[in-house]
Amino acid sequence: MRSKRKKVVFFFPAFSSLEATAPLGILAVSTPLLRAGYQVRIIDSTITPRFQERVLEELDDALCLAVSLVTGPMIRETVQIARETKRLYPELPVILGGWHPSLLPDQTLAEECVDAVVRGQGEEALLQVVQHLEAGASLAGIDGVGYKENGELIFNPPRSLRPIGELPPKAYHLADFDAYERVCGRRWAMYISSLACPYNCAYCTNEGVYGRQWNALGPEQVVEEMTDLVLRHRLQLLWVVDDNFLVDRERSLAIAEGLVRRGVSFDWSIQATTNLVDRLNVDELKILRRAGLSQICHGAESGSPKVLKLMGKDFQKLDAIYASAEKCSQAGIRPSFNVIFGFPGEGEEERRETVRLIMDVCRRYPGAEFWTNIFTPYPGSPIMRQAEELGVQTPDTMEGWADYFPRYTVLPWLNGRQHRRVQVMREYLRVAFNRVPIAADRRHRVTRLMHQAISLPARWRLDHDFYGLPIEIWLKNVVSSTFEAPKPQVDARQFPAEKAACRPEHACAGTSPGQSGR
Ligand code: B12
Ligand code: SF4
Repeated sequence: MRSKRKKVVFFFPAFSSLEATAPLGILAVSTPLLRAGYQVRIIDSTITPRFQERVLEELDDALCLAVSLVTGPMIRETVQIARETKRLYPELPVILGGWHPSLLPDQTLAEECVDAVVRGQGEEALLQVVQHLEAGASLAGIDGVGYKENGELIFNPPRSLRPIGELPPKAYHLADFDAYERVCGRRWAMYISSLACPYNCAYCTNEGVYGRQWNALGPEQVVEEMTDLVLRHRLQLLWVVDDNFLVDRERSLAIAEGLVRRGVSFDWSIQATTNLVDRLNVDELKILRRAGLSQICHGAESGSPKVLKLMGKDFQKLDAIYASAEKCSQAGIRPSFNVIFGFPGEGEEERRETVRLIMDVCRRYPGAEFWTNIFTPYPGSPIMRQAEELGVQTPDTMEGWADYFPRYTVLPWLNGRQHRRVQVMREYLRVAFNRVPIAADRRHRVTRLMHQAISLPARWRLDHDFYGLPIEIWLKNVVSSTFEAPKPQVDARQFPAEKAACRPEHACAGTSPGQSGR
């Protein structure tokens, strides 16, 4: 039977970080719904006290609940909300989209409180799902969608990928940037200008979803959208979340030149591989800096050539890590690197090589920063099968994945005393050199002084590979908990459910009228 309801309620579960901003995946899939005349309500648990109550209130006259999630802690609130939804509104469909359902559709759909999953890009798929639900029709025939019928799990064929230039702009106007700013202390947004990555690192899930088909928006459109977004929402920073922003060198430089010409002042940061940064000369990086580029995030991942090879990072030599740090520093751009500890094949010696790399780069290039993780094999990544053969146990229910998180992953080859040692080492790496997170530094003065005071002993320990009796870390924790900063008060503004099919003043994503071309 045809439903009279026109409202789609989105839930965005907390992702264990204060670096809060609007969920780009939800803003992306909202635009086609708005254009088709549906109402959209977004409830992001990070900015919404009593989020469960609020979701359930909204569902009273809704067509469905749609949740966006990646593998890890977001699953906890997803399951909590989905179960409550099914308890109070057993007939209301619960649809899951994003990276976790895309990479593990069978197990996700098998969860009792889930009615449908969308694999991969959701813009067209979700619109079709909602149209079918409104018409009271089955979800048969919608590519990329899995659903339940008479207790059976049914998967339609995958949906072919659409290039980014054919996708509608994101519905940024739905985001409550004031609330995100209250949580994070900075007013910022994510923006995306290209899809996919030409490489296929062993630990990365990108190939599984985007198939290495790198494609991008033209420089004029990027310049127009970035400046408009910043001006419209008074943003201080844009994090361009492209997997590898610098794939097309000319495009990157044209974007920088365009931004310089526009003369709008704001910071932005990108993710790029070291080999592609190294392809640029310092003068070119200085143009990017003049355009506002303040940080380049690279996946250095290891200081051991052997481990880099095992990771499938043949495109990155250790020299490129140094070259990138050197050139960025000369251009005034902060070089930021990620590192993974515990990759299969990494032993004590390789770990030492990584720590030596970190110490060396941070000393030579003050301002360079490293963020570390413990290797966490994700379904859909090339290394997954090997990791399972090596004894990694993967959860057999969706809920089990909630604790699957690189901050505390314990691996069969990195457990017990060794795991604790690596965690303590990571604690020392965290305080040895300064790092600049997106969220404002709200630490108490005393905590900050404490961090400074232990940075020298931390460096000594890292140089000497000595982590016994970690008294500085213990002191730091006592001081942090004694002088903990008050938690920010947050609340999402009560937007009326959006009805308008992309009102011109919003132009849907910060594209100027006439510029979108999409
Ligand atoms: C930005 C980002 C973050 C930010 C998020 C900031 C924020 N405020 O939201 C931060 C830094 C917090 C982060 C953290 C982590 N991230 Co992250 N992150 C990304 C990144 C670079 C961009 C995400 C994005 O916005 N993309 C742009 C939007 C438009 O795309 P999208 O979200 O995929 O949405 C599309 C579809 O997925 C789908 N869709 C999305 N939601 C929904 C909802 C519905 C209902 C439907 C139908 C469809 C749908 O349609 C959208 C449009 O096509 C991606 C890489 C990538 N290429 O996407 C990694 C990525 C999502 N992250 C990943 C990982 C592993 C992590 C961490 C575990 C890393 C860590 N070391 O801690 C943590 C986990 C945090 C947590 N939640 O628990 C993996 C996820 C793998 C997986 N199995 O889930 C990715 C894919 C990176 C990778 N290639 O491996 N991340
Ligand atoms: S370079 Fe980054 S995005 Fe590309 S495959 Fe490697 S980890 Fe994934």
